[in-house]
Amino acid sequence: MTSKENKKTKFSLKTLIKMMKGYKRYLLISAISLILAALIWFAIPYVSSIAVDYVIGENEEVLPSIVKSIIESIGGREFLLSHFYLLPLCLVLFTLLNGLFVFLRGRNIAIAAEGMAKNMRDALYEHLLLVPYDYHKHISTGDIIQRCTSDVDTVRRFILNQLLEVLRPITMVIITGYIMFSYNVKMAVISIALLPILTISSYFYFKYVRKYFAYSDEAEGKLSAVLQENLTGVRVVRAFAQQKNELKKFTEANKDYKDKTYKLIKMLAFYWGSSDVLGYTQILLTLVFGVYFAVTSDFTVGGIMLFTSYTAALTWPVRQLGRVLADMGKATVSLSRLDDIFNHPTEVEPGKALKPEIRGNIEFKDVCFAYDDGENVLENISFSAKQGQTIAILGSTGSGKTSLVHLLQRLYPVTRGTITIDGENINDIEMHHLRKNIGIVLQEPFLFSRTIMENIRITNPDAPEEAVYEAAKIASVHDVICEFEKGYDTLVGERGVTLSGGQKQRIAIARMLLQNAPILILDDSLSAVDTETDLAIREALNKRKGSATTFIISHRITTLCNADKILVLEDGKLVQQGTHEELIKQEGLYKRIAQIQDMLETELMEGSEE
Ligand code: DCP
Ligand code: MG
Repeated sequence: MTSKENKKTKFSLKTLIKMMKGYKRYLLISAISLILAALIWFAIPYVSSIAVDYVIGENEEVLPSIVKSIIESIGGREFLLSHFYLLPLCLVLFTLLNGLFVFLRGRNIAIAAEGMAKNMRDALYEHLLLVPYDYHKHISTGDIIQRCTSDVDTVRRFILNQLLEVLRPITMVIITGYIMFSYNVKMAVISIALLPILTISSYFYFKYVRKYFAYSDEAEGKLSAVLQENLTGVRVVRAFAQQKNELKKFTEANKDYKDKTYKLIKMLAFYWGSSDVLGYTQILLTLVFGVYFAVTSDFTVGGIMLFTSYTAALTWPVRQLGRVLADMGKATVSLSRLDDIFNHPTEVEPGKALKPEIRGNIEFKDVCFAYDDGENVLENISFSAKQGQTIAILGSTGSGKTSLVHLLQRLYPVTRGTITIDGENINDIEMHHLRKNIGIVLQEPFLFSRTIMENIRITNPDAPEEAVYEAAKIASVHDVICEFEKGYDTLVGERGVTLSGGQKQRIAIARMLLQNAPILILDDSLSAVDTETDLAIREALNKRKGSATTFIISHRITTLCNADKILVLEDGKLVQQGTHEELIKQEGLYKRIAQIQDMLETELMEGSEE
């Protein structure tokens, strides 16, 4: 095993204990019930053996002193003989009590298992919402979903069926050990001779099989990742006629999962088969020697009954111990996969977590930034924006525009330099406060499968309907929404309408406007709307925005030219900054792009005139 796998299968007791919160007493009641049920279970063959040997066989030696004094205090053998119904009654009573404790055990452990699974899912979801943005960019959604469902379920089933089962063989071995050894040492030794082998082999089996559980789980994770990716990218798959390739990929992942699970099941079957043989050999040994001793010495018939039923009763939980350990293997793999998520640190407050009133004076000072692969995506970016200004950002794709505005929201920490808002380093501003004060329309806006109203209201759930309409009007999307049959109550996504790219962008703009933040970011948010609508939205925005500082990222010079300041990015460097009038006079990227777009527009105009 590599060290990575070692880490993966490390038992994570801490997580399990954390999840017990609120359910410890159910576990305790369940554990006590299990022990009591096991105790009573052992009394049943014992009572039968007393009936045969002591009451019928008149053999007093078989009784341990405690039992003897109890029987004598109620009137001795004669009393039991004259009240013969007492022993069967005892058996019925024990059986009833046993039933009660089995019920209590089952009920309480079920409550605990379901509750702990719920705790686990809640904690996972909460944690996933709090880990840095970066984490989600690196891990596959299918894998996370598998961990939150299938792995949690494995742990739940383990708690439900196995967790306490370790107690059963221990209780049983102690009780039977005591009774059998005080009854007949020679027979006791014979009756448990093979049990250590059974336990040890099950233990080593468990150690060996653990990694195969992990392989099977990983293969399942990969399978669901492939499936999830394909369902999400269904359009791409069809558009590029990739069905065959994708099917091949899925079939491979599916086969891999089947092979690994099959191998695991084969190993389990071998284990059950071989441990069965051992178990029955043990019972056979006890029976053969019991009969032999009964014939050659003073060993009794009741003794044979007692020893064979105890041995049979013991081999089952001892062998079960192997299963418990094996399931523990599976559960620990799942637990450690959950721990992987829990161990990823949540977003931290690097500074003072202040909550100042934000007005929107922004300054970047020598900001450098690299994603974790190390190469700088932004280099020595310095500029300032005053409250209420509109800052436009232009640059070829991959030049770092999106990264720059993401830094402002502190989705990633800067590598060097500082970003300040109203003189306060953003690292010192409390994360939620900062993000609440920055409205952003992402480059690829995402709408939830909820109504349009709910989608817009996400930034401000209490906003009155009029405010929503107002925002939608500014974003030029109100009329479009009203044309839908259910208007603002139209569902978006799989079960509802499919919106065009431009409609999505405009709903995302309305959503941002509703936030009423002093800093606004539009990341290429007008790219999918026509120039006319673009202009209408910008004019409406200008009228409304008041004192908000606005960043507009765009490739269209017409969108940018009225900005107070235009930043031109090239390969992560800020190569030019100034107003349209200033930049158009300088030789450089801005002028070149302006000329090209101007030319294209003139050609288009001429084309339409012809
Ligand atoms: N990048 C990265 N990891 C991410 C996002 C981006 O390594 N999670 C890289 C890809 C680019 C560089 O960073 O080389 C800049 O990416 P941006 O998304 O900031 O680029 P733009 O927004 O300027 O590009 P576009 O106009 O295509 O949106
Ligand atoms: Mg971008």
